[in-house]
Amino acid sequence: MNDGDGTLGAQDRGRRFGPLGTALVIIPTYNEAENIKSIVGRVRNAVPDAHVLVADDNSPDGTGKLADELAAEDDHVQVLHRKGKEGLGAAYLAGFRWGMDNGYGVLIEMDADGSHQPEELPRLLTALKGADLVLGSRWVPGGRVVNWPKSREFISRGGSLYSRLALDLPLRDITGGYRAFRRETLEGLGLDDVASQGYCFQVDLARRAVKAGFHVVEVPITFVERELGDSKMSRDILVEALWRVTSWGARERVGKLMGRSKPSSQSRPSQP
Ligand SMILES: Nc1nc2c(ncn2[C@@H]2O[C@H](COP(=O)(O)OP(=O)(O)O)[C@@H](O)[C@H]2O)c(=O)[nH]1
Ligand SMILES: [Mg+2]
Repeated sequence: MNDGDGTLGAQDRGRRFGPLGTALVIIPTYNEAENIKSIVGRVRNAVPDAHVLVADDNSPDGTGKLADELAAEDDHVQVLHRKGKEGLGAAYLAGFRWGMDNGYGVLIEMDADGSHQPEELPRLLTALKGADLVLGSRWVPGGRVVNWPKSREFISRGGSLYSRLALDLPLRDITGGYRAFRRETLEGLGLDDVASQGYCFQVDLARRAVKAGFHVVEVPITFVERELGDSKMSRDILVEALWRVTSWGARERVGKLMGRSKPSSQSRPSQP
């Protein structure tokens, strides 16, 4: 398991991990016209071998058109146009499917607003060589946030702590959205029945990965609050996360009390 610093725990030493394959950085966008060029350019500079998929929900501000312009001049950039705003989780699920259908070996989640610094991506990819899933983490030693009011930090830390305790997860940053998955990991999570959105989507995927026995590693990141455009997160998304996490936790506890040791998510597939 994760030792909090990206190293392997005793029970994972000796496990072999296959080669990574080509990485696809999935960037979901809704009204990110001010940010899209900068973030795609930074990804291309930081990890030139990686490909980029912008998953745009028909942004009224024309983000999708700007992304098309980037794609026209760079064969490492693609755009997935979606019909309308369906939430972060749905955009990622569509992006994962597209990436798996097109043969990518690593699927990466990254916000468009610069909060997840592309320059830190090589460190996540290095950690993924010895893991099934890497979480960029604000709340392990060495991780931090820049330009967040104390109130926002309190909510985010509280959300991770609550999820950690309610779901019995050995992780510090459970709501973060800067992540690198091996495709085999995504294939083992049972994505077809994921219905959660926003922060809860991230909690859901982390929970499924741990319960399926995947090796999840947290790597410290510096999260920088957006300077341009507006956050799309809302009170509804927080409320959704709270009730879903609470009900998953309650179900697991009842399951354990009744002597069922098997978690509800799918079991881990054989490893490469
Ligand atoms: N495609 C798509 N992207 C979304 C949606 N909601 C948020 N995003 C994107 O998800 C990322 C994170 O959202 P953001 O508003 O920055 O959330 P915050 O960092 O928690 O305040 C950004 O790149 C957004 O543009 C959505 O409904 N559809
Ligand atoms: Mg943001």
